[in-house]
Amino acid sequence: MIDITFSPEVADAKAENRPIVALESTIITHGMPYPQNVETARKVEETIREAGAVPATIAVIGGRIHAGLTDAQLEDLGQTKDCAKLSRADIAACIATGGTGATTVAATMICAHLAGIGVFATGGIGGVHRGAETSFDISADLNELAHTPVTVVAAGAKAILDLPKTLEVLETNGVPVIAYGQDDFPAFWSRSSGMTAPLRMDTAEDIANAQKTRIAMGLPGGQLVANPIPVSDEIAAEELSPIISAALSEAEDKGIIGKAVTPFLLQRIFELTEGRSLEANIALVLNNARLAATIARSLTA
Ligand code: PSU
Ligand code: MN
Repeated sequence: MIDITFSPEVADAKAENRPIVALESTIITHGMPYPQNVETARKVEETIREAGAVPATIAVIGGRIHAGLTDAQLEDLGQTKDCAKLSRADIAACIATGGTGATTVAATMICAHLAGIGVFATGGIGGVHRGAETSFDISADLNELAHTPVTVVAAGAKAILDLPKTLEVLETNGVPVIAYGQDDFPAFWSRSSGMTAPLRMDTAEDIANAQKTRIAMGLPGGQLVANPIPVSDEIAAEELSPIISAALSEAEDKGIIGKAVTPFLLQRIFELTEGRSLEANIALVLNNARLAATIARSLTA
């Protein structure tokens, strides 16, 4: 088994079987600008502690998987330009060559599972991109949810993606998509995508029990919990729609492909909304951290 470097806080929680919530690092390096990325990462960790669990931010540093980062490591990652963005395809190569990189949802699920952590909080997952019928651009996050037994709490998926196709691929791959506390599948900045989610649950306990049941049945794979953004932080879909369209056509004009697509779109939307999208993004991540901590407590209860 591969060695993992645990922070003292995470190592203690593991030894005492206390609840732990994994966190990804690509949201820090590619999802938000500096310094809000590092400030948010710290706030998310604090929110998880206040909710009675221990945060384990995951990254590969100097060829080793870390679960739980020091303040200096967070700050370093947050300031690194062109940091590697690691998914299932490249995480082993990065470790083998002694490299450093931030983990996406897919790579964080892999590391969380290796570290014995069953739940993970983030903002949005990767999905099926618009135009995927010609580009074939489908995030490895969806495949990971089908294979790795970790519950991922997100605020749905961004409208930069094709949401109906994203839900179809998740269904084909047998991934439970659970809206929390409402019928509709949320759409990141907005509470509703206009589509009904395949499943709905109203308590963290039900979500934890569903994961335990999948494991007891020998079903591989995780669950996607789609937690709507708080009402007070929501941005109307109509307001963002032209901005998203502009970012998408810029990406096409510039010939952006592969793993550069999602970071490019996120960056342009931050710029085009003059930071407004970022405030909402921070609020929903904190909201997801609280729910994930409650699920983690039910998982260890
Ligand atoms: N979507 C967001 N914010 C993010 C990401 C996606 O709203 O920060 C990041 C996550 O790390 C996710 C990754 O796992 O982008 C997906 O990248 P890709 O589409 O290249 O698979
Ligand atoms: Mn992609």
